[in-house]
Amino acid sequence: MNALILVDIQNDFCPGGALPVANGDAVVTVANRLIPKFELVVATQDWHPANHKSFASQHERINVGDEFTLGELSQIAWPDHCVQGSTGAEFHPDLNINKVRRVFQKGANPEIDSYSGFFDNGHKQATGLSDYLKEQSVTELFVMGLATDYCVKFTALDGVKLGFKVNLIDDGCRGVDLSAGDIANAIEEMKAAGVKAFQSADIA
Ligand code: VGL
Ligand code: ZN
Repeated sequence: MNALILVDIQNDFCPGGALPVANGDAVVTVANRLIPKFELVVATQDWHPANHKSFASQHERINVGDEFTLGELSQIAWPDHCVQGSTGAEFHPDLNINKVRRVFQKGANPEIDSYSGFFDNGHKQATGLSDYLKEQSVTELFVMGLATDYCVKFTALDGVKLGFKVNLIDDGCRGVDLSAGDIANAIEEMKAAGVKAFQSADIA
C-alpha cells in the first residue's frame, strides 16, 4: 500500500506568511491533483507554542537565520511561525484536505525543533506517523510539500531509515535555500539515501 504524505502545506510557508518559501503555494495545485490518486493521504503540520525556542524572538542575542545550539543540537533561528491556533499554522485554504485521513502535528515541545514528520530533531519522541503507516500496511511513501531543505528532507530520510520505500515528488516541493544550493543539496542527499525523485506528471 502507498501513502501520500503532504508536508507542512501551511500559510506561514507560503507567500505572505511568516516564513515564506518562494512559490510555496505552487505545491497546492500539485497536491490537489495527486490526492485523488492515493488510497491513503496524510499530512504533517508544524505546530509550535508561541514560546518555541527555535524562534529568534525567544533569545536575547540571536537573530533570524543564525545558527545556535539548542539542547545538544545545532538549530537555525527562525521567525515566529506556525504558532498553534494561528492562521499561519492552518493549511493553505486551497489545499483539498477532505481526503486527508490523519494530520500529524510536530514541534509542540518548546525545547526542541521537529523537522521530520516522524520524530523530533533529537529522535527522542515519535509523532505516531510511522506506527500509523505500518498499521495501515503502508510500504511505500510519496512525499511532497514544504520545505524541501528542512521538513521534506528529514521526513524522507527518516522514512528510509524506518524501512519504507520513499519517493520524492520533485515539483511538489519548494525550499528555503537559506544558503544558495541548499535545495539542490537536499535533493542529492535524499537520492544518496535511496529516495527516488519523480515529477508529479509521472504519476498518472
Ligand atoms: C520548517 C523551518 C522551521 C519546514 C518548519 O516545514 O520545513 N522549516 N519549521
Ligand atoms: Zn517550524
